[in-house]
Amino acid sequence: MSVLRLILGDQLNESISSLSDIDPQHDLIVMCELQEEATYVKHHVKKLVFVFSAMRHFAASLESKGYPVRYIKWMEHPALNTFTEVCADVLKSRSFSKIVVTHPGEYRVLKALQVAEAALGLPIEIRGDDRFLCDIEEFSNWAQGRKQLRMEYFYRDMRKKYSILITEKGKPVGGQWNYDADNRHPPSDTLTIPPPSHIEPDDLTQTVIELVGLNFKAHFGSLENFGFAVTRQDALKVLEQFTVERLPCFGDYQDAMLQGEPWMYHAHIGLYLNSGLLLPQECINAALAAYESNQAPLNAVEGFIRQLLGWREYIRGIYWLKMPNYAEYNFLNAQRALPEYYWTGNTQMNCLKQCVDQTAQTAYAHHIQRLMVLGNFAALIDVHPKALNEWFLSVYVDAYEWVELPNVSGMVLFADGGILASKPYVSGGAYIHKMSNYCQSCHYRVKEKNGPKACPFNYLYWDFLVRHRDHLKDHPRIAMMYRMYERMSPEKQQAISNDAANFLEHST
Ligand code: DLZ
Ligand code: SF4
Repeated sequence: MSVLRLILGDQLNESISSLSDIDPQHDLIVMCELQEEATYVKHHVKKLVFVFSAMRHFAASLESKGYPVRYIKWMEHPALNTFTEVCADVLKSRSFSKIVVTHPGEYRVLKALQVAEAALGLPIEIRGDDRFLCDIEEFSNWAQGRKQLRMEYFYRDMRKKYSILITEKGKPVGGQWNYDADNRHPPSDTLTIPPPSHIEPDDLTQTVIELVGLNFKAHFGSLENFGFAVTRQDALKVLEQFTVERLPCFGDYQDAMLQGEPWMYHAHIGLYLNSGLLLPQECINAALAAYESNQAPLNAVEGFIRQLLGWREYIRGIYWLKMPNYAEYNFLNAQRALPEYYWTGNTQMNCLKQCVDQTAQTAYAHHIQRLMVLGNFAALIDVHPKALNEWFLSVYVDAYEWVELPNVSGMVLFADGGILASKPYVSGGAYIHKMSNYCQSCHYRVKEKNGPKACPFNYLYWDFLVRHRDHLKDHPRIAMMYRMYERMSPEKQQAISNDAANFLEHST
């Protein structure tokens, strides 16, 4: 009998497991633009355009290959707001033996589908998502019995498993597993950064831009200059352009930030990987090919592959290992609301202003902007994990909960108490100064530690440590900072406390 094959908005690849045994004569593919998915956070408007347009293009390409697709456009049936309601509606006019769907990326959706089975009175077969290189069970086996779940060891196992950058003797190519020490060059004003790829919107995308402009006025961000790829073909072009133009410098300038240069040497393919337009293995292969043909150095290629084969897979593994509890963690008991300037950019802290403004324009920021500026500052002022997670999930075009939550609660906020990171990723202004030119045009002075002109990151850093002493003092990698604090004069300690209290009262 026929099978209803449900494809979610981040499963846009023909090789998806839910289609593997499709019978085009009898089965039906269902895709839908949904109120619930589009508004469970206030997604950036460019993210909405990307998802809807990529879904529409994918559906059209399936249809052109002879697959039967029932595609429900935004508000075509206003009463159908969830995946379950859509399936129930389809079942009214046709009968199916089962529903097949690939494992959703978010826990919320998995639970909804599990409940739907009883409500719909039809078996729902949830298949593994084999776009990932480590499946959920394999990660859980890896984690079993380990005291610490450090990414570095997981990554080495993945390198060996897939024999990537491994010599015939089983050693890492070049002698080291990790070339991060080479990957922290500060930016120089003389860098020539290639222009980003820009795919001109076709008629279909133009229609979606108008739809989003009309219907999502309360959402964050600018619709201007939409240039993301929305088809697999164009995403492959972006990948190709990255490996030729940016990958050679990707490693060296991975942490660098320059005002007015949102794209730097990063790949900007996270949105394509996370929605299915690109597959991780083909991106890894593209980087390996560049290395083998001497077009990109090892530190760049290894650094890029570590993001995909290591970090991305590890983050997903942690998500499914620890959900639903992970979303509730708040180890440091952080309670502050997110300051309004995360939405408006209206702050005199230039680093934050630049990163927020750029995010509003592009729905993108690279990992150091997210971690060292936007994340670091939120951690320093104790933003509640729920508030910061909601922000990151809303504003970035590549963000889905499985990838966003562990990065934010684990890496940025230390809300999980150390499951993912070995210590909180907080710092004063010095690293931002070293890695960017933001401080040059800031109202504050990065070299000043106290007083009205001092960089707020500087005193907030010490105040954070003092505030969380009970939770952090025994941590071996932080103990040294507490010793430094103890050596400060009482006047200096008081100045830190006063500046921080004053800032937190008036500027958050
Ligand atoms: C992110 C997103 C958005 C904005 N809209 C839709 C949608 O209308 N229909 C859909 O199927 N998927 C959408 N998505 C992606 C889903 O939220 C994503 O599939 C789940 O969050 C992952 O489980
Ligand atoms: Fe940011 Fe401080 Fe530098 Fe200003 S001085 S840009 S607030 S790090």
